[in-house]
Amino acid sequence: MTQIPAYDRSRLRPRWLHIGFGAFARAHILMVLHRTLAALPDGERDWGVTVARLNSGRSALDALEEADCLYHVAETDDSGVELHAVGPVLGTLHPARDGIGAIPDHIARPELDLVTLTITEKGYSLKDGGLNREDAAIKADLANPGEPRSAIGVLVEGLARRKKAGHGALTVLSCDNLMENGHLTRAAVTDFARLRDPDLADWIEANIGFPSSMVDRIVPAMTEADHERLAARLGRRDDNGIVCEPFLQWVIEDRFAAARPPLELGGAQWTDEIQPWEAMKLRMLNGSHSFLALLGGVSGHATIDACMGDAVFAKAVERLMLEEAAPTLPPLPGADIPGYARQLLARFSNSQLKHRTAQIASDTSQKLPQRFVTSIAWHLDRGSPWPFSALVLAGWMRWIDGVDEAGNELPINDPLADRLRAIAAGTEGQARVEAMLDLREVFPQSLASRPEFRAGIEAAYEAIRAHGARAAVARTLSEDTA
Ligand code: CS2
Repeated sequence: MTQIPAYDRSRLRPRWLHIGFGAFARAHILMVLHRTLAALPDGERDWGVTVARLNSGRSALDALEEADCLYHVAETDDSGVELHAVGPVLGTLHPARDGIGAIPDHIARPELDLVTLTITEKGYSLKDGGLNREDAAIKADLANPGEPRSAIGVLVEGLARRKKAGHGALTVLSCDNLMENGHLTRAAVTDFARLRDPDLADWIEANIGFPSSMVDRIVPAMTEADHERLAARLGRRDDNGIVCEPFLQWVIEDRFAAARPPLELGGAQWTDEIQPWEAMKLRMLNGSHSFLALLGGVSGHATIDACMGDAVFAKAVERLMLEEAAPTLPPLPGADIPGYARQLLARFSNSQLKHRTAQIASDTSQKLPQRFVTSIAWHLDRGSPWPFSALVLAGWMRWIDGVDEAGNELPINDPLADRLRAIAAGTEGQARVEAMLDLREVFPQSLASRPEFRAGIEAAYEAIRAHGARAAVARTLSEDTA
């Protein structure tokens, strides 16, 4: 049954702005605040959120306004469904509806304490750990900073207005799957600000906090079937409704510059040392996801649970986690890594979620660095084997052909899509691998120049070509145990 928010929403004040009101934010960030509000004493329930989107998604925000800013989350696995009416949202902002200055003006409001971001890896416009000045949206925003379109341009313009208005400290909290996402956000924002006005950059460094955080919840894009399932329970359609897994984790670096909501009441954890958490999640969960998505997708599996129903992929992904990701992790006191791996395998097998391999394979160029580059370098330094990691990278090189092994389309949704298509059209075999390894956005020189790295990827690519992706994975399983 639907649960109505167990708190008086009229007390909420706009203390929090969330940029990126996508499926993940609805099921994770706002859900943690929802639980927090339910657990707080009455007089302290004032953490309301304004949600924004920058580009697409205006109709989702209009629908949310029409629904009194309430939407539903169905947490489901093979043991059942729990439905929640989620209530922390106070209002919505979209530049196409409210004007291009609406979000920057909101960032300047004195009552705002926190801005959270779910803008995906590419939303940060990064290159080499700082701002990518060659990015077309960044260039346009630097030329016309008062009318920004990129996320970084919007943040900096908002902070400029906040400084001008004489209002102080604020926390900007990244919730995307990047290592040290707070440092990267700070670097992109201050690089941009410094190009505009060095005083603004200094002010940001002195007044704005950029903690890092590790977020985790599997939230597939909604399908029509999900909407129908949800509508059957609710008795009506909720355009902003979400179906996701019951698991949720949020580990946040305890370095806020302004007031901070007591999110521990909603299940979040505070830490002084975020890197081990980020590394564990990115290399164990997200790396495994890329493995299943790319190789499973090329083999014809449409969803992650279908991959897990295939014994070859289920066994291989477990070995990737335990033998290739786990040993590379920085120590995390108290962590039970084999238990974490078992839990991940169970989560991936959730048959109630139809998490599409093609969805996870999107933006792969943005994802591989934090999921594989460090761990592969770790193995190369020690001479230890990394065959399943090699297969993931080689699987991507095969994915860009745009068709799976049965001839069905594999979409190429990626900021580098034009270059990837050109490589796929013009190269094969070793030349394909070489052209891909020249993508400096993905493979740093330090890795790409190592002969044993190149040889490992070439062999994996050759195996996929000769035998097919699934058979290449199966052979790797049997070779190693022989
Ligand atoms: C996935 C993630 O699409 C992807 O790349 O690996 O969205 C994953 O589902 C989440 O990070 C889980 O927390």
